Amino acid sequence: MSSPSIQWYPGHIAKAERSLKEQLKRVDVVLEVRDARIPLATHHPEVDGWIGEKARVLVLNRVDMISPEARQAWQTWFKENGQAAYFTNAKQGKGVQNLLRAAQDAGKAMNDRRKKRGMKPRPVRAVVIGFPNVGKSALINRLLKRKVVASERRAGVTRQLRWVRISNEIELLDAPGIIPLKLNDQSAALKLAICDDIGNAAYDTQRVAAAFVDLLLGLDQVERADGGYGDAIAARYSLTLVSDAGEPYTGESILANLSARHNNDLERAAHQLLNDFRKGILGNLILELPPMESSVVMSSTSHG
Ligand SMILES: Nc1nc2c(ncn2[C@@H]2O[C@H](COP(=O)(O)OP(=O)(O)OP(=O)(O)O)[C@@H](O)[C@H]2O)c(=O)[nH]1
Ligand SMILES: [Mg+2]
Repeated sequence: MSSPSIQWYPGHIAKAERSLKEQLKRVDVVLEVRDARIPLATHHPEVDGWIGEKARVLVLNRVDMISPEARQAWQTWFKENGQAAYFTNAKQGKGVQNLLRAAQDAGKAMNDRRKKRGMKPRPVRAVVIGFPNVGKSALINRLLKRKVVASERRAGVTRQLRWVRISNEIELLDAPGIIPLKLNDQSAALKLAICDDIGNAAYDTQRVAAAFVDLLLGLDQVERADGGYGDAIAARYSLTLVSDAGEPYTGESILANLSARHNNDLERAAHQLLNDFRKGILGNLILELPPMESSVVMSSTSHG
């Protein structure tokens, strides 16, 4: 099946990227927020260049949507790669105080320098950057314990950069989600679509839903800790994964089987599948495993 390429780059993002680069000059610390279900697909290739010599804090948000084993595996993998990952649930506020402390600590060097020059300390200035819909604004609201910036279940909610004073120690800049102009890696683009991290005008829901099932069935081939993904689908929808003749079904045929319950409405079945995943109804399914060397870690932390 050849699918049209998934591309999404709404006008406000180009503008936001320019203002963001401008604002970065004033920033001491960059909080790079990624989606814990797809930590690699939500890494912006240009972020390293933008951050430059500034202090960086890596945040893997939506930790409530992945299993403890997956969290451990990613933590280990990032550590092996020289990065401490802070896991947060910006919806409930889990992990956000640790993150705040890390951001303040990372900005300390700035005030030390000021002190040496006889200047008064000022609040650390930090920015949250990351792909759309990963939970940047939700993090800011949680840190302030009230809703100061818009945070909604769709990509592209924040349109303008906005400074928010969290305390006398720290100010945070909420920025619109940024995404590369061209999504060259289409398997990553597919994951962004599945996770609702790009606008739904960018893709065909039925194709993405079928590809989502194929992706899960593919992940089942890999040794992992958190149970069969295919089984999660089969159990949730009382479906079988193989035909009577013993042939394994594909994502497309599973979607067709599911649509039989909706008057053969494939679009509705596709929406149901994706929505169930996005709401966590299918369980804590990660769509990305740490690259090879750490799959060992996954199975060794298995609870069987
Ligand atoms: N389950 C869960 N939901 C979250 C979490 N963080 C954010 N959300 C939800 O995800 C949706 C998107 O959050 P936003 O804060 O708007 O995301 P954003 O990164 O600011 O998005 P843009 O402004 O569009 O770039 C909202 O419905 C949040 O409630 C989390 O850790 N867990
Ligand atoms: Mg936002």
